[in-house]
Amino acid sequence: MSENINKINWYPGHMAKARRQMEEQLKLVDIVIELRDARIPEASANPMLQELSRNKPVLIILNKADLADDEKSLAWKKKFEHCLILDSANGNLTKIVVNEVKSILKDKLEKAKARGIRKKVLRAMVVGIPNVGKSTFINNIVKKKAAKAENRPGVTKSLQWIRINEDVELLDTPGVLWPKIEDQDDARLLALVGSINDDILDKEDLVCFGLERLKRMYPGLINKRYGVDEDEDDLLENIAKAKLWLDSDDKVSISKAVDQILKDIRSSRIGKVTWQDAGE
Ligand SMILES: Nc1nc2c(ncn2[C@@H]2O[C@H](COP(=O)(O)OP(=O)(O)O)[C@@H](O)[C@H]2O)c(=O)[nH]1
Ligand SMILES: [Mg+2]
Repeated sequence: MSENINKINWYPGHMAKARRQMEEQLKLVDIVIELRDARIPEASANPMLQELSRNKPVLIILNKADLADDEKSLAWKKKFEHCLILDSANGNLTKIVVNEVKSILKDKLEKAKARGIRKKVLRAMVVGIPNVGKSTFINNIVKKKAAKAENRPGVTKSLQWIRINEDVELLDTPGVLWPKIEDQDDARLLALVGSINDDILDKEDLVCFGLERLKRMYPGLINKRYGVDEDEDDLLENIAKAKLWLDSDDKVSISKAVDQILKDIRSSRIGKVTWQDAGE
């Protein structure tokens, strides 16, 4: 299934099938590893996951933490029962993830041992919205040394389990779910970090939304980055002027400013920003 939500027709039949498939797969695992974007911990959640995973423990990964606000990541971590703050694109995460999974499932391991099962292999599945880093995360913790486990009787042929180490194995394909888009702000936050394509939104509107939020949450950041007074009107135009972003007629180019600022935001060149607060 394509993960690019803007390239496929996400008609109900498609969704129902994906949902059913994920529900079946979730039955087979001991723990769900839910990836969220550390820059938008709430808007990158999966609205259906809680219902689909029933009572399975969920380990939340605040991924792309290298692009997010470190202090806010820690505040968010406290809100979740099980959570790791990670950057899947760098370092070797196998040990930290395996240890966390084992620690969360300690009781289950002990019960298995008491029943005489000497070596219980824990099964996990990665889920998350498109572009949150699922493939990057799986590649990171699996590495090349991991061999694919063979299919077992009673399990659909297409399901492949990858052995991470002697204790944990992972479903090789992640579950993809539609993000929570309850209102325009959710959609804008997802577009700001590049989780959904911005062609469903007005880009200038999107950047203005971003700048407003930056002014509120990170006063001084826009001034530092673009050298403008961020409390003046016509902020976008002033930034374009200050940065000499011009069109071919040497006129100040708002569309260049929009594209450039979006790029700065998505790459975190603007600064390590988390767009949603954990609250109390
Ligand atoms: N900076 C940063 N980029 C990441 C991280 N994890 C994934 N990415 C990037 O995010 C993009 C989407 O990652 P991918 O694994 O394809 O996402 P998927 O759609 O969930 O499988 C890729 O360009 C990755 O290189 C991370 O922790 N930090
Ligand atoms: Mg992928």
